Parts: sequence; structure tokens; C-alpha cells
Amino acid sequence: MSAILHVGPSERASAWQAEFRHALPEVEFRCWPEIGDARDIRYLVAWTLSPQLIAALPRLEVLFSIGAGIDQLDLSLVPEHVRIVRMIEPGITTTMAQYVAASVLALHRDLPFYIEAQRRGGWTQLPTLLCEERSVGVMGLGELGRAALTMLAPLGFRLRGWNRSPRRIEGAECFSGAGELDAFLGGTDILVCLLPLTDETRGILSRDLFDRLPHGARLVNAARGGHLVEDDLLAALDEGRIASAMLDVSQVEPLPQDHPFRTDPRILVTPHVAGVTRIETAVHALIDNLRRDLAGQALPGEVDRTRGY
Ligand code: NDP
Ligand code: OXD
Repeated sequence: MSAILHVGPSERASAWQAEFRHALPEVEFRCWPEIGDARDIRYLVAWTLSPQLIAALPRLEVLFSIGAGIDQLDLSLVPEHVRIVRMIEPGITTTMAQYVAASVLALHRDLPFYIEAQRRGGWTQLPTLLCEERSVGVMGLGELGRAALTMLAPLGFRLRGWNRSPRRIEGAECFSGAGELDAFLGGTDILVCLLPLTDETRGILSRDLFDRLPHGARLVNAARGGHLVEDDLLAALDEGRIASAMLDVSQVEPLPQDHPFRTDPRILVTPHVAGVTRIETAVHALIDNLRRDLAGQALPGEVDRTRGY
């Protein structure tokens, strides 16, 4: 008997249990904390981990993240032989691409300024640029970065991307590695972060990076709060080096009530909703990966633990 243990909300658990019974009856779907005989459990699907959870699963082989990122899982708890797989599924990809397109347009069309003007009873019209007159640069050209560029393409922005290893993407000028970061940033009017959070990328959205963007650039962070040095953003906004920002993530979530981002008129905040794991579609990605594992095949989304993503 093989079993998968799900940790998370009951709505998702019941829907996935029903789908597993129908599509993959050879793997029993169990829901934490009702784990049954722990020796059956080869697979775990969770958003975060606790020491009690990992200690309860002596035969764990594969840990599936509920999300596209894995930094929220404390992998120091997970034995080295356990494989880690992040979520690649159309629900996350589509919602993220929509979020990035909406954010880029919001900043391009000065929505933070007009929302504040509405609040204060103002009626000032700013000069309007065409999309063709601005460039959008995406950091991280993985599943989500590429999908975001595809969704932005019909709008007419000049598109560019920056990635660890070289990429070729039709319609976007691509840069790679630390050596090409300056060139990428120097021509980016709206910067979008879609990097994974690793030792290399933590704090990358900092004063040093903002200084290398054109004056008055705009920022979208839809990746992780740990990418952004929050005080550096506030300073860059005060100095006009950054004009406005759209932030889906923050160092502390939920964003504390007294956090300056909550009331800063140059910042729009959303509560970590950019890319949403869809119950209906993610279960198929998970089942597909279990089938592959049972057949001894490679697993899409398997993480390289040394790289951190
Ligand atoms: P992928 O693993 O598919 O892509 C990551 C990309 O980033 C790869 O192309 C990789 O390059 C590149 N990269 C990694 N490290 C560096 C670096 N040091 N410098 C430059 N490029 C680097 O991830 P996804 O696209 O699926 O997801 C990206 C992140 O988005 C997730 O890790 C998660 O944190 C975040 N996210 C946020 C959500 C939200 O709601 N706010 C929802 C879902 C995801 P290479 O090609 O060389 O490997
Ligand atoms: C994810 C997320 O990583 O929701 O998928 O942040």
C-alpha cells in the first residue's frame, strides 16, 4: 500500500481525496492528522512543515509543495534522500501572468497616483505614455516569468528578461548572469521580480539595484517578500528613484497593521494572491507526478536542493 498525506484546508482535502479515488486508487489519499499506518506514507503534499509532521513519516520519499515556491518549507527538517517537487500547474501560471499584466498596466497608467487623488478629492492629469514608450523587464525567466512575458506581449511594451542561465524568448531581449544585470536594469522602466527566494536572490531588490534602474522606474514584486529590502524601497520612493510599486508579498505576512506600506500612496499592496494554486487543476499535476514516480520517471518541478529552487 502506498499513501499520500495532505496537509491543508479541508475543502481542498475532500476535493483531492475524491479525485484520487477516481483517478489513482492505488495511492490512498490521507489527511493530516489522520495518518493511519505511517509506514504506508511515501508522499507528502504541504505548504509548510513542522518537526512533528516530518518525525511522523519515517518512509517519506517525495515532498510536494502546494505552491510554485519551496522556500516556505523548512527543508532542514527533511532528510536528504527525500525528493522535493514544486507545483507547476496551469492555475498558478495563468493567475500569475494576469497579476503581472494587471500590475504593469496599473503602474504604467499611474493608478497609485489617481487612487490617492480620488481619496483626496484631486483632479490632476499626468502625461500619458503609450506602452511602446516603456520597457518591462522580468527577473527570473522560469515557468512564471515566461508566462508573464507572453501575457504582456500583445500590449506593446518593449520586453526584456534577466535570468541565471541564458534564455531565448521571442519578442523579449534576454540578459543573463551578474555580468549582464547592469545592462538589463539600465533599460528597464517597469521591473517585475519573479525569482525564487534563495541565498543568491535574498535582498536583491535593494538600494544598489534601484540605483541602476532609470530614474522614476516602477517595481512589481510578485515573488517573495524576502527579495525586497523594504527600507531601501521607501528611501528610493522618497528620492524619486522609484516612482511607484505594486507588492504582493512582504517580509512579514500578513503585512502588519502599522507597516508603512499600508498607507504609502505610492505603493499598492495585495495579500499574496498573485499566483493561486487552483484546487481543480493542481490535483491533476500532482496525480500526474505520482504516476510518473510510480513508473520510475523524472518528476517535472523537482528541486535541486543545492541550488535552492
Ligand atoms: P522556476 O523555478 O520555474 O523559475 C525560476 C527562474 O529564476 C529560473 O529561470 C532560474 O534560472 C531563475 N533564477 C534562479 N536563481 C537566479 C539568480 N540567482 N539570478 C537570476 N535568475 C535566477 O520558478 P517559477 O517561475 O515557477 O516561480 C518563481 C517564484 O515565484 C517562486 O519561487 C515563488 O517564490 C514565486 N511565486 C509567488 C507567488 C505569489 O502568489 N506571490 C505564486 C507562485 C510563485 P535558470 O533558468 O538558470 O534555472
Ligand atoms: C506559491 C505561492 O509559491 O503561492 O505558489 O506563493
